[in-house]
Amino acid sequence: MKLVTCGLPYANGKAHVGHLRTYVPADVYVRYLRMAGEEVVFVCGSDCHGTPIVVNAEQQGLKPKQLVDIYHEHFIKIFNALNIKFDFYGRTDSDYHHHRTTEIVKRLIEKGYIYPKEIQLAYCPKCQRFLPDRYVEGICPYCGAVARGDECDQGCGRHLEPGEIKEPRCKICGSKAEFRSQKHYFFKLTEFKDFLERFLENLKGTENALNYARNWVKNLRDWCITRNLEWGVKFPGEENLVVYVWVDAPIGYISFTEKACEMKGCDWKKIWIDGEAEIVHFIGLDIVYHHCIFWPAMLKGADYALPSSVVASGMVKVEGKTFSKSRGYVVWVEEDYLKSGLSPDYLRYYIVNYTSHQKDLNFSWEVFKEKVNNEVIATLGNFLYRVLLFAWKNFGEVKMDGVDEEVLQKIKETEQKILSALEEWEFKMASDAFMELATYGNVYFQNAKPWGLIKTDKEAARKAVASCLQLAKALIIFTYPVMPSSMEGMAKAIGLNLEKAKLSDAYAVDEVMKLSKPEVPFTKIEDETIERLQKIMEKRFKGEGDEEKAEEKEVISIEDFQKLDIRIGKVLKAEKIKKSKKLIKLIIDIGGEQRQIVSGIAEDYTPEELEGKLVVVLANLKPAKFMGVESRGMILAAEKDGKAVLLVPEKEVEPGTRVC
Ligand code: B3M
Ligand code: ZN
Repeated sequence: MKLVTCGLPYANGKAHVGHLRTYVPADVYVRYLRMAGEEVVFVCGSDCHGTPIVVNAEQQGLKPKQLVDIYHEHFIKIFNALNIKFDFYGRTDSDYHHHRTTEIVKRLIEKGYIYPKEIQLAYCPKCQRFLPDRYVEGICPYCGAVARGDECDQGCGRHLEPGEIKEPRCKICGSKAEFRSQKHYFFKLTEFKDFLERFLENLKGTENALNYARNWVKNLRDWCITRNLEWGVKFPGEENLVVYVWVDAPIGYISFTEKACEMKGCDWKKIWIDGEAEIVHFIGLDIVYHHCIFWPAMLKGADYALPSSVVASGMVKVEGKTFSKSRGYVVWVEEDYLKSGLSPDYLRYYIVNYTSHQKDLNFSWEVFKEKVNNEVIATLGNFLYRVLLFAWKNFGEVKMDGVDEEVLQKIKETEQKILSALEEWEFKMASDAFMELATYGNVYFQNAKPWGLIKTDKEAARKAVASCLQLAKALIIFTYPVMPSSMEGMAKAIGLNLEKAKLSDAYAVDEVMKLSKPEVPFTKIEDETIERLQKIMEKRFKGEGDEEKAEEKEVISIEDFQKLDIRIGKVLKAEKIKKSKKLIKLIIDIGGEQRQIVSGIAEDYTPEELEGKLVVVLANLKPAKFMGVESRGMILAAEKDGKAVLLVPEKEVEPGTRVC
């Protein structure tokens, strides 16, 4: 049995493509393992504590819990939309998580691994409080870069202990902080040096993580594990202290496993106490220290089972630039990607296939378009659709005896490539393997020419088609973990139940294959879509258009405003666009003209609700295509809680009436 976990996202901001670099490959890995017959528990959850959340909530006038509620729901929505399916997705501000954290901390105290010590801490005389972690900014004592209280995030990347930062300033009021003495609690990390050295020798995972960790273990210091905060897991016996977020967050892996096992009917103790499962942590490269040093020492000290692998993904760049939210080098999963109506499968494929898991991934809209159009659509989609359509049209059902041995051999080789790629955490290799099989399939179909054979030798044509169908089935199975939603559609055409399918079914030859009409598996990405997204990026790079700065839009003249042709329109017809959750096609009477407009409101309004409604239309917007459907104009709406709310005239007016 395996337990697979993903680093917990802070419930503190929206999901971006950088997040997916961990979650998508982990989900792909779990899906492949299950199809290879392994029993897997897959957990994650929101990291709800820590100063980033408290500071952010304070700045927005919210309670930490209110802020966390918003982003916890956001992440659940994003994971669903991308088909990342955890057995349990929890949150660290829950009772069960606090309970498990307290139990572990108490055990470490009992076993003598925790001791109190007076230390000098940054204190803001103006705000009259101690400044934990991100409440303070200053200079890194190691490299001189500007650093946060607990991390030199822009310089050498080191974890900083409380009191270490030089020239501290209060993040809230900007005042110069002073140092004051206070009692805190420390974990005896230094006692675990020998243990950690041995542990790291045997730890599996990606080289990037292991190399860093083996280097760091040479220089350990005891670790301050308490903070002056109200929000968090209380340190036993100290009302004014909570445990450091990096103590409780990884314990989420345990508390969420408890919950997942409750639901699945397995025993969490077998995993976390008896060590009967392999524990695999998927994380980002920036949190290797916490997972390879702090975490195993804590587990060891509290007599819990240890992880067997730590898999760290490389970092993410956006259009060649180092990822940075503040500088605008970011792609938001919801508003940039999903709202454009793009298939979740395309993004899953890009993330997995762009490069090796350990290397930096560059997200570029141009490359994205090319990979999708040339590989996913022209290679894989083309083969599947051509074969399934031909077989359905000409045969309906196909006796499968006589499948070419070479074809079966190729399929087995592909399975082998996928399995060994998984062993090496090389998800690109796995996805390259099925793409190669698709290329082979295209050549096979082209050479066999069943469309010619069928006129002269129907039996020979049947055999060629049977071999191609076997390849199609194998491709659907091998591709499913990476592109689950598109492959579900394809599986229907050959009557395959993917929920139950195993990798080995790829070369099991059925007696007959009963076919139904295949759907077109993929929609091409239009240049217009990519150009629009590139423009959004450019604006953001320049610091325009960022939604946080929405209020700061430039002042325009009345002439500028009058360039907009805004009119009242009446919805005559509304129809959902197939294959898209969000898009709806509207035919709108805008006064003497019927306009086709595509709008992203299908999740918020039904076609019935829309038909007959008066709406506000921007009529002279440059035409664009969404999922291949032309849109000439835009209907105006406001946003509330992530949902669209249409603007409507307050009294009945004629369609075509100008809005000014
Ligand atoms: N919440 C997010 C990060 O630093 C942090 C991960 C916790 S994993 C136990 O990437
Ligand atoms: Zn530094």
